[in-house]
Amino acid sequence: FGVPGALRSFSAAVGGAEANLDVWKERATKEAKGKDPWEAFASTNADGIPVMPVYSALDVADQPEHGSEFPGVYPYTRGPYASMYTGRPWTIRQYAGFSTAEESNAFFRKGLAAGQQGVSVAFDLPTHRGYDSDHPRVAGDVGMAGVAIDSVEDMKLLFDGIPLDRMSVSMTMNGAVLPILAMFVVAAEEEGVPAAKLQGTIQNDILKEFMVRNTFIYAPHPSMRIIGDIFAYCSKAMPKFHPISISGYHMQEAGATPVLELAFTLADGLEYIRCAQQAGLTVDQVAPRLSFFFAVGMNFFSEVAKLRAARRLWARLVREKFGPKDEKSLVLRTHCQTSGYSLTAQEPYNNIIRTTVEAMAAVLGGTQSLHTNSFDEAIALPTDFSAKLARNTQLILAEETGITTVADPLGGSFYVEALTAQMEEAAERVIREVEQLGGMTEAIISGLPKLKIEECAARQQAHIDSGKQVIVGVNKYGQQGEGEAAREEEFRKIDNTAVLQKQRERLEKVRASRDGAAVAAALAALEEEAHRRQREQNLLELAVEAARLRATVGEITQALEKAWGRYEAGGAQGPPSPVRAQQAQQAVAGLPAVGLASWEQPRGRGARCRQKPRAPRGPCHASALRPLHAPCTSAGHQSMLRRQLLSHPSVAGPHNQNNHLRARPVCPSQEEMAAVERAVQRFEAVAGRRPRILIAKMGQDGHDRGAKVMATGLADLGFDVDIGPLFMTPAEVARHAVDADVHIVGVSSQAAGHGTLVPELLQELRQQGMEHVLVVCGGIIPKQDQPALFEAGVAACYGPGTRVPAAALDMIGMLLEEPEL
Ligand code: 2CP
Repeated sequence: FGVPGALRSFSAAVGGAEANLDVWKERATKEAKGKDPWEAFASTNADGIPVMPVYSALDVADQPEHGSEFPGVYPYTRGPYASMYTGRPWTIRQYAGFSTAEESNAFFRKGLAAGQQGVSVAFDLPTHRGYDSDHPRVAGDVGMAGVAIDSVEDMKLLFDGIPLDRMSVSMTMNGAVLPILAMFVVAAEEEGVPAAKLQGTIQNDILKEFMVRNTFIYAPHPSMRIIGDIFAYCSKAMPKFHPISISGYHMQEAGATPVLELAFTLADGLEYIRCAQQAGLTVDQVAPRLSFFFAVGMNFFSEVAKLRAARRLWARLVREKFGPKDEKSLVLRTHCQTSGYSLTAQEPYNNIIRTTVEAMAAVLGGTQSLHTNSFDEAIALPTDFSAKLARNTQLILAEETGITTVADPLGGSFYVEALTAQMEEAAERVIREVEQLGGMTEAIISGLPKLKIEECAARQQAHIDSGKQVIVGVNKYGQQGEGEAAREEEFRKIDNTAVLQKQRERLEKVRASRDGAAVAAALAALEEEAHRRQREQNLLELAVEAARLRATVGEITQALEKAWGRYEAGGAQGPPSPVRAQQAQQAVAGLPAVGLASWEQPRGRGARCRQKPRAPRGPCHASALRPLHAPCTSAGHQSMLRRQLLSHPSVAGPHNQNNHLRARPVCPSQEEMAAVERAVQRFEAVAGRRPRILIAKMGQDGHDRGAKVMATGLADLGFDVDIGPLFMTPAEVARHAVDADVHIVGVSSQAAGHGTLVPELLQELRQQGMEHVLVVCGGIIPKQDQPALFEAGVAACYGPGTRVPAAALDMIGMLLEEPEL
C-alpha cells in the first residue's frame, strides 16, 4: 500500500501544485466569465477569515506540522487518543432533566436502555441559583427548565437504580456547585459508592456565567475560591471525576463566532489552572482532569477546524505557560453539543437535518462526548419521540456510517488543515489580549468579553436580516402551509404547581427529621470559612458534611451568602456604560456599533398615559409576526437567548393571519422605519412623551440576549427603554413600572416561568393602579401557553424572530387605540 499519505514529501506536491494552479486559474477565469476567480469565488467566514474557492498543497506548505501529526501524539491536533473512535467511539450523552427527581430518573433510565451511554443532568433554575423550591422568589421556575433538587433525598431519587460506580454522570451546575456536588457525593456514599469511584463531570465553569449564562450567585473572586476548593477536593478524593467542563458552548449560543468561542474558552482554561495553583495544586494535579465543552453550529468546516485548533493551541499554551511534567496535562478532551441557536421554530423538522450535520462536524472534529438536540427544542421541552430521534442520530453516525473506522479522517485535507492553522492563530491573538488584561477574571470584570460577544451577535443578526446568512424555511424558501409541522399536542408540558407541591412536602419532611443543631453548626462552619481571608478548610469538604446532615441547597448557599453577599451582576444585568461600549467597539475592530449606546436612554417621568383595559389580542395576532429562530429550550436553559427580535427590517415578513411565511424574503423597509417614526411622533403628540417600555426578566431565567436585542432595537426606533435587572419578582417589576411610569412592560421569558409569573405581574400592576399598562411577552412562549396569558390580560406574545419594527408598530397601535390617550 506504499508510504502513508501523511508522510509523503511535500516538495513534489507543492511543485506540481504550482504548475497546475496556472491551469486552474485559466479555467476558473473562464467560468467566472473573465473575472479574477479569487475575487469572483472567494468568500469570508463568520470569523472574517477569507475562504478561497480551492485549496492545495500550496496552502499548507508553510505549516511545518502538516503531514507529520498523528492522533494521540503532541500537539494532539488530530485527537487526544491514538486510536480515537477505532478504539472507543465518543460517549453518547444526552442532556436532560425536568420536573421532579422521580420523573427525570425515569427519563434517564429510558434513554440508557435505548442506547444512551452517559447521564447528563439539567437542573432547574432555582437549584442553579441556590434557592430551595419553597423560596418565594422562585415559585414560577421550579421544575420547569430542569429537575428540582433541594436535598440529598432528591439526589438519591434522581440516581435511583443508576450504578454510579460505573455510569459517568455529567451535572450542569455552576452557581450552586458546592451543595450539588456535595449532595452527589453523599447520595453515592449512601448507596455504597465511595467518592473515589465516581466518574463524570461537573460544569463548574463560573467565568462564562459572568459572560453569558448568568447563573452565578457570588462575585467573581469568591466564586473562583469555590472552584479552587473543588479542584483540591476532587484531586484527592475523586480522581476519576472531571471537576470542571470549561464551556464555550454558551458563548456561541450568545453570539460568539467560532474563533471567539475558542479563544475565550481556552483563556478561561488558563485562568482555571492558575486558580488551581492558588489552591495549592500543581499543574499536573489539575490539568489532566480538566475537560472542555464546545458548541457545534452549522459552519461545518469552521467547527471541525475549531476542535482541532483547540487541541493544538491548548497543548502548546499549557506547555509554554505552565511547563507540566505529565504529558496528560497537555491533552484537551471535550464534550460537544449541537447548536440550539441553529434550531428554528419554523419548519422544525429541518432541525433534524441541521443537528445531523452538526453532529458530523463534532465527530469529524474528534469530540469525546456528544449531545444532539431534539428537533422540537426551539418550541418546547423534547418529547420522548424527539429525544429518541436525537439519540438515534448519534447511534446511526456511530454504527452505520463507517465514520468510526479511521482516526481523524479529515486530517490532511488542505482546506481543513489551512483553516485549523488560521483559527489557531486568530484565537491566540485574542487570548494574548485577554492575558494582557490580567487574565479572564479581570477581563470579565471589565465587561469586555461580554461586549465582544454581543457585538458578534448583532453582526450575525444583521447578516440574517439581510439574507446574507441563509436559513432555509426562514429567510429563504419558506413555504406556505409548512410552518407548523410539529403538532401542538406533542409538546411536553410541566405541571409546575404539582412539582412545587411535591418539593415543598419533601423539604418539610427533611427539615422535620434532621438534627437541627448539627445542621446549624455545619452551616456556621461554612460561613466562618467563607469569612476567612486565608483558606483553612476546604469548602466542598464542609459542604459534604452539611449535606450529609441534610442541610438543603438553599441553606448551604445562604451560609456562604452571609459572608459574600449575592452578586448583583453589573456586567450581566445592566446596559454597558458608553465607555465600555466604546472600548468593546475598539476591541472588536471593524464591527459596527449596533445601538449599544441607545441603552442609555434618558429617564424621567412624563405625562401619564391613561388607557382603559383592552381586549386581549388572540394568538393569531401574536403569531402573525414572522417567527425566525428560537432558543433551544432543551431542559430550558441550555440555549442563550438566540435570535430574538430583529432590529433591522431588511427581511420583512408579512402580517398575515395564518402565521405562514412568504416564499421569499421581502426587502423593505425604509417605509416601515418611517412608519414607526411617524407612529412614535404621533404617540408623543398625544401622550406628551415618547412610548416608554420596561423590558423585564422575571424569575431565575438569566437568558438576556433577546431582552437586550429588543431593548436596543426599540431605543433605536425612538422608544424610551428601561431594561430591568435580571431575576426580578413580579412585584419588583410592577414597582419598577410604577417608578418609571412606563406605558408598556415587555416580559422576556425563555425558561417557561411565564405561566406563573406573568399573571402575577398583571395582578401586581392592577393592585398598584397600573392596569392601563400594556403587558406583552417575548421569547419562548409555546402556543399552548398563550391562551391563558391572553386571558390573564397579556396584550401580545412576540415569538422568536419577531422583527422589532413590527413589534414597535404593533405596540404603539395598541396604545393609540385608546380614545382618551
Ligand atoms: C476513550 N478512552 C479510550 C479511548 N477513548 N481508551 C482507549 N482508546 C480510546 N480510543 C478512555 C478514556 O481514557 C477514559 O478513561 C474513558 O475511555 C472515557 O473516555 P473520555 O474521553 O474520558 O470520555 P467521557 O468519559 O465521556 O468524558 C468526556 C469528557 C467529559 C469530555 C472528558 O468531561 C464529559 O463527558 N463531559 C460531558 C459534559 C456534559 O455532558 N455537559 C453537558 C452540558 P479514563 O477516564 O480511565 O482515562 S449541557 C449544557 C447545557 C447547554 C448548559 O450548560 O446549559
